[in-house]
Amino acid sequence: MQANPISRAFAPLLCSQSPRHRTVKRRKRRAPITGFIYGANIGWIHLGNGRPANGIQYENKSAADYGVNHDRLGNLRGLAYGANIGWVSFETNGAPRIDLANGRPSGFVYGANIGWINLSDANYFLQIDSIASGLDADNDSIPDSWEFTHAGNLTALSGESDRDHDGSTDAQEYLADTNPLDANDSLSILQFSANANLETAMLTWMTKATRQYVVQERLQFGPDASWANSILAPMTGNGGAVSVAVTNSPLASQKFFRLKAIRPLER
Ligand SMILES: [Ca+2]
Ligand SMILES: [Ca+2]
Ligand SMILES: [Ca+2]
Repeated sequence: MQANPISRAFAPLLCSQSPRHRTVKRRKRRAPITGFIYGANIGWIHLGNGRPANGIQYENKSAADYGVNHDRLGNLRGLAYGANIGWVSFETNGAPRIDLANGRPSGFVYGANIGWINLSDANYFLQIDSIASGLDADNDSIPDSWEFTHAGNLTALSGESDRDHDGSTDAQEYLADTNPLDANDSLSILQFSANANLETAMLTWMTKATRQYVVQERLQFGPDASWANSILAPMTGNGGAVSVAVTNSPLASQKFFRLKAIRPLER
């Protein structure tokens, strides 16, 4: 079976908002994907039911708990199943992944009955427009897989509480992917300075590789003052401290800054 027709056949059925659009529901640092994809020659392929037995990720040790996991860095691993073709493996050799900067998949997946399927064919490709935050059965604005990962249950964390008393609510810690049980881990500006003529400001903070960041600014301090994105382009975290220079444009004698964390391909 050729890779190209398979890729082409998949594309329309991954569309929900626009051509070449796919929604991947989220997700131990992995999260379960759910849903189906379709190929005219191979039929439906099930990616998982979105409800892994351990609440975090599919273990793929039994037919009752199979599916494809996303490690939140773009890598897809696990097993999918098609009634017509059997198991389809998302594994290390094929290195299937999503480029979280542009939503383009790459790599290969493998089925014993169909061989390798190319996810990044030059002519027919998939496009992931967004990644949903994932199942939230207790409706606290925190995906359940993230709660199980950090707390082991759905009761310890909630949208409004600040379990580790670090000033960031549990929901804010999810948005920044910081540890809700570690008061030393939260999104905050660690260092700030401005040069003598106030043309640039320098901000330093700790990043997570699973998040992107924008620096926001405003001229006034108060509940009615709105935040706007600085001219700095969104940047992807690297898991370490990052320092950026923000140009003071338009030039102002006073500015306030804050950081906003963004899930890649969030919606
Ligand atoms: Ca939840
Ligand atoms: Ca907290
Ligand atoms: Ca924390």
